[in-house]
Amino acid sequence: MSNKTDKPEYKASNIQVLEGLEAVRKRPSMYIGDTGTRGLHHLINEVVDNSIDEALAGYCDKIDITIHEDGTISIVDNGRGIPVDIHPKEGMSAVELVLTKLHAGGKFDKDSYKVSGGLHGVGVSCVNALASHFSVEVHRDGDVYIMAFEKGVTTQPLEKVGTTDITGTKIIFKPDPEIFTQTTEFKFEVIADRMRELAFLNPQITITITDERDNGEENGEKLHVEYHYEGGVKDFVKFLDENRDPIMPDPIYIGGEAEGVPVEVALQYNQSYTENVHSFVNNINTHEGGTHISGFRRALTRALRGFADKNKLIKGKINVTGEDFREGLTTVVSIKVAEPQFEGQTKTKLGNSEVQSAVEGVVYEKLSEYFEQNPKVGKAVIDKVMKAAEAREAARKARQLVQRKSAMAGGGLPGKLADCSINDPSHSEIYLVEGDSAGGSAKSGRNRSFQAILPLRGKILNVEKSHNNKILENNEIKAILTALGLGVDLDENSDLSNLRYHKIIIMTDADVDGSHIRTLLLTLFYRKMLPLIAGGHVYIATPPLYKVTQGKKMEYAWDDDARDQILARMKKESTKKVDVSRYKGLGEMNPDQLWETTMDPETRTLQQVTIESAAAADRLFTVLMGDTVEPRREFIERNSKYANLDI
Ligand code: 0RA
Repeated sequence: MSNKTDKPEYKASNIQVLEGLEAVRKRPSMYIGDTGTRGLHHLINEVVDNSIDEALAGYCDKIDITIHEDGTISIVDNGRGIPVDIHPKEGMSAVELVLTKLHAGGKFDKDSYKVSGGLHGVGVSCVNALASHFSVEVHRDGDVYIMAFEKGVTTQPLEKVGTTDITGTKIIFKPDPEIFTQTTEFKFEVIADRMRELAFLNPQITITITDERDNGEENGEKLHVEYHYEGGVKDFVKFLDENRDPIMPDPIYIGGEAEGVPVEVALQYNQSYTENVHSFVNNINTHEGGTHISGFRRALTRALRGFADKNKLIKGKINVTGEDFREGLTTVVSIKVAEPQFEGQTKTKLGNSEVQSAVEGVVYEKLSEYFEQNPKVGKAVIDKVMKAAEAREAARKARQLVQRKSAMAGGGLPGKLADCSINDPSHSEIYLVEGDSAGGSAKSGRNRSFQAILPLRGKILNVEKSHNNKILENNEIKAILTALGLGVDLDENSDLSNLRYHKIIIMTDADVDGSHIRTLLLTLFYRKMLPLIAGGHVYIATPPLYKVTQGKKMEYAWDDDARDQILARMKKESTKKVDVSRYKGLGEMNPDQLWETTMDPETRTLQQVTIESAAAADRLFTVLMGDTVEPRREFIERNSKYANLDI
């Protein structure tokens, strides 16, 4: 290591570094969203985004991510390497600038598309600030350079350490446990979901992930994946629809550019009843849609109406709406916008008005051409659209009937709901509980002022496989809708102003049946009431699996590891007999136990359901709820022990 004191210029810059990055360490959530699992994984995305920028500029086609045994992450790319020359104005090397100044990343490279980037797009310097150790190795112009930091402070100034015949950047960092107090453990699946998505969206790139940690495999095998998709967004649609039955031979691919906006779309109709759109602007998932999506929808409706009119395919008086054209449609839209404006609650809605006509133009032209050349596919699609229109009409009638009936019944709440007494939704919670006996324990154990209980008895319909009219006939779903105050406007439930509880907590047994019911409920929320999930209102309760007793001492364990630890400790402390019993269901717990382990806000752990990766969630639901039995069984067997939350 070189001697810091003989390089005074670094002393000066260190002070500035401290000023800039200290702010990030003081208020990390302002920069990376939160300091939980999501923020932790954001660190990786932030670094990878820079490599993706290199790829978009045409200089990089390989990114390798490794999770090392001690939880350190390394990310290697074969881009140009971060520039090392001294920045004339700032008086420090470009690499130091990029790693120690907020937002310094894009200053150099105005001409290329500096367009990728996470939700926050805060730059690698934030990763540096929030890492206990951070180092970089740059291969550029035949030389190898290194530099290192701790908590954003330089510990190894930039130094040339050798020669090389490749170019690229290697970044190694360890998240600082002082910042990430909840956890510093990276989840392979969370990283994989995002990297797979990036590989679909950027077909020129190959991304690998290697997990060197012990993952419990008996043969010591390590997790390793490689993502590369020649077919890009078209492969993405195939992947999303892997467990659905398509009604066309291959997804339709549309590529073009209008008004300086490169547009890529792939779409495929399948036998399901749900619309499934995944849209991206500069590789960022626009969960809330926006102008690109409205442009796409207009183009789809216009192209299909045009085709149907020309071939006289719409018969009778039935009124076909835009929604009918999208039933059972899986779409991926990926566009690049130089200066995107993100709006909406979660800043994932594209606002640029010029984009609508650009997307509409490209899609309308190419789609009309496609149906002209593939009339058989076009006819099959219109056939499906007509069925959707008929079903929607039937659903409307069913809805009127339900509304009239509930109006006659005084619009009352479901009979089995044990409501809470306060009237303030923001402080109220509702537990959706499996079965009457658990419902009974929950009712006696709860704090009735703010906790409501809705026991679920009958079968909850799989909304993945049903039209809205059938869904509205299902008693359990009706009870849930009325209890929540959402009315019966499925798909239009984006208005949460009448929501009666801001926490909706799913509480099921920790067995295969319980996980099935939980999945049915999550499918209902995800497919028909997405704003509930997007708004962070849906939670999963985590009851303990074991009770460990020794004489008068008693402790709960939430998994096998915890049980074994408690057992070992108790045996060390005393020779008295230790008894372990497994809770087979919530109903076995007495009300006090249920309260203190699972319902008391002071002591319980609720797991919030989020849509970190909508594509992964979508796949999960098709696997769990679709027709293909084998992947479902595999999945449930693998995951029944744990609640799967990162949907
Ligand atoms: C600043 C300017 C240029 C590239 C980069 C930063 C860069 C950053 C990272 C982070 C990880 N990998 C990276 N690769 C590149 C432009 C380079 C040029 O003009 O030669």
